[in-house]
Amino acid sequence: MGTALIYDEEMTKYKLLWVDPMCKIEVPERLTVSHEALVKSGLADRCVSVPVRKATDADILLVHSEEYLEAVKKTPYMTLEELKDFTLQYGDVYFHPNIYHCAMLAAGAALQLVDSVMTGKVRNGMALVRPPGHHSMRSAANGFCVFNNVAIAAQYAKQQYGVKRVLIVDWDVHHGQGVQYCFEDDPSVLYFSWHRYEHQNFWPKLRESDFDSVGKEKGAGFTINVPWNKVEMQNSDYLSVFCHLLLPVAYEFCPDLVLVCAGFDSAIGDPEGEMCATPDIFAHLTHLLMNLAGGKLCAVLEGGYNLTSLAQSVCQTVQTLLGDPAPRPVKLEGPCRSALESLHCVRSAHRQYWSCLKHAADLPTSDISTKHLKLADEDEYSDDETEWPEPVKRFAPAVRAAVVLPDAVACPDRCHPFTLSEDLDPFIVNKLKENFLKEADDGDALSTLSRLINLVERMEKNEICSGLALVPEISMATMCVIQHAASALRNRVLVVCVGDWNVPSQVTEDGKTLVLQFSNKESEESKSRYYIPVHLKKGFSDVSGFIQVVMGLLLPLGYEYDPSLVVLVRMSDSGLCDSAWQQLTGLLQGLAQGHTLVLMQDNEKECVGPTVSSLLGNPAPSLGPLLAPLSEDVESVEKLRDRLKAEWKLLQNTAQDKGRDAEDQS
Ligand code: Q9C
Ligand code: ZN
Repeated sequence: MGTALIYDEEMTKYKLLWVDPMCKIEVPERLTVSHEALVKSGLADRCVSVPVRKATDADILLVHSEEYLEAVKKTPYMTLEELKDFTLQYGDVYFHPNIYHCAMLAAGAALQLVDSVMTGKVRNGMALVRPPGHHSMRSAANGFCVFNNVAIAAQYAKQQYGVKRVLIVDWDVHHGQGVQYCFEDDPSVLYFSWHRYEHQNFWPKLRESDFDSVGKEKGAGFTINVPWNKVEMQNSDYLSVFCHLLLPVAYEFCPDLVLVCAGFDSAIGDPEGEMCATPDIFAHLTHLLMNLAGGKLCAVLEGGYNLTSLAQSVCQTVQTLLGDPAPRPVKLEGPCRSALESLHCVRSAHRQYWSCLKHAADLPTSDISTKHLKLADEDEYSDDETEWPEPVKRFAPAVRAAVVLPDAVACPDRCHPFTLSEDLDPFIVNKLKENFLKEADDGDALSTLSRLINLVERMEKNEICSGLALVPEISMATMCVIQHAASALRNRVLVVCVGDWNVPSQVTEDGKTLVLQFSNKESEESKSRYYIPVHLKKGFSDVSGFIQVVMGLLLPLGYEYDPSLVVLVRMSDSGLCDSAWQQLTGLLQGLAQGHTLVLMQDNEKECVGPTVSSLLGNPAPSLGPLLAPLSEDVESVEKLRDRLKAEWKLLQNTAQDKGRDAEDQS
C-alpha cells in the first residue's frame, strides 16, 4: 500500500500579470520548488505517481454555483483589462487567462487523490496544486483560491463512495472560511482550522473565525476554530492543540476519511504566518493523523510562501506518509500563554458537543480577553531575517521490525528474526548473570537477554527501527533493557507499561527513565516526577478512557520527555483490545524516531501479529465512534494532570495553568 503523489507542471503556468502587493507572494515557483525538493530527496520516486485530471462541471457544482462557474469559464477569453476588472469583485485574488484551466486541474487532482485512496490503489497521498482552494466560496474567488479543492473532494467522497464521516484538518495559517461555510450545518464533515487571528485583526478578519463559531443547526460542534491571537507560535503550541483538542475529538468522531488542507504558511519563515513552528513539525502532525480512518489520508496543498520553508515542509509531510519514522521533535517548550488561552476557549466552547471535552474547564470570561482589539501597526515582516536549521535527513533503517521469539513461534511476514550479530561483550554477559540470573544458570534466559541487549544496541545505532520480544519473564527482561539503555547507553527511556508490574523505585529515581503505567490496581499516589501510574476504573473495557489518557497525558509527556527509546511492556491478561493496543503502538512510534521495543509475556502469542503490523507502519484499525469516558476516570486523570502540569509543561491546557505572574507575559 503506497503513497500517491499528484503533480502536473501545467499548474505552474499562470501568474500575476499586474502589480498587486497583496498577491505577489503567490508564485509558480511554489510548486516547482516543492516538486523539485521531492525529486532531489528521492521521495518522489518512492511515491506512486498519479496523473491529474480536469474536474468536470458536475464536480465543481458539488460546492459552487452555476453562475460562478460560468463566470470563471469566461476568464480565458478576457483581455488584461477585463481580467483586472473581474478580479476586483473578489478579495486578495488574481485571475490569468490560464487560471481557469489550472483550477480545474487542481480540483481534479484532489479528486484523483480521493479516488486512489478510496479504491485502495494507495494508502494515502499528497496533491501539489495551484491555485489553492480553502478560501473560495460558493460564488466567489478569494485569497488566491478559485475552486474549493478540498471541499469538493469531501462532497465527492460522500457521494461517490458513501463515506459517512470526513475529517478536514486545515493546518494552513489562514482560516479556510470557504470550507467552513460549505459544511457549517453538516455533521458528516468535521472541519478543524487553526489560523492567525490577532483578535480579528488578521486577514480575512472575520468574526466567524473565532473560537465561538462552532457550526450551525445539526452541524453544531462540527466546526472547530482555533484562533492564534499572537504570531510566533511554536512546535509545542501546535502539538498541544493536537493532543488536547484535535486528536481526542477526531477519535471520538471516528472519520472514514481524513482530508488535510495542507498549507505550509504556518511554518517558520513564512511572510504571511510569521509563526515559528519548524518544518519537521509537519512530520508529527501527519503521523498523528495517520492512524485515523484506517490510514486513509489525503493532503492537498494550500498556502506556503517562503519557498525554502515550504519545500522542507512538503518533504517532511510526504516522507511521513511514506512511513519513514518521524525525526526527534525540535525544541519543545511548553505552550505559550496566548496559545493556552485559545486552547482553553475552544475546549470550553466545545464541551457541550464532545464527551472527551466534557470535563474541560468552563470559561471564566473575565480572565481571558479575546475581544476585538485594535493592534498597533507593525513593521513589515522580513523573512530573510528568520533562520532555522535545515531538518536533519531522515532515513528508515534497513530493518523495520526485528523479532525475538521462542523457537515454537513462527516469524511473521516482513519481519526480521533477530539473531546476535556478534558475540556480546563478556563483561556484559557477566553483568547479566550477576544482576538477573543469579540463582538459575539458565542458558535460554541468558540467550534471550543477550539478544535483547544486542537489539537495543542496534536500534541505538539506527540499524533497526523497532523490535518485539516474547519473553518468559517480563519483569526481568524489562529491567534488563532499561538498565542497559538508560545506564550503559546513557539514553532517556520512556516505558509504557500496560498492566501490573511492580516498578522498582530505583528505576524512576534519576530521570533517565520515565514510566507511565496503566494499572488495574489502585495504587498510592506517586510522588515521583518519573513514575506515573494511571488506574482506570473498568480497566481497559472502557476504550474512551484509555484514549483520553493516551492523548491527554501520554503523548504530551512523551513529546516533552523526548526519549531515544520507547519500551512498551504488555503484561499478560491486560484485557486491552487489539485495536486500542495497535493505536497505542502506532502513535508511540512518533517518538524516539520510531524506536519502539515491545516486550510481551510469552503466553501472549496471539498478539504478535497485530503488534508487528503496527510496528511495520500499518494503520491501526479504527476504534469506532467513542462514548463518554467514565466520570471517575476523567476526574482521576484530571487530578494527575494537575499534579504534573507544573513540571510537564505540555500537560497544560487551560489559561490558568500558566499562573498569573509567570515569566511569559509577552
Ligand atoms: N499580506 C492561502 O494561503 N492576503 N491564501 C494577503 C498580504 C491573502 C492566503 C495579504 C492571503 C491569502 C491559500
Ligand atoms: Zn494560507
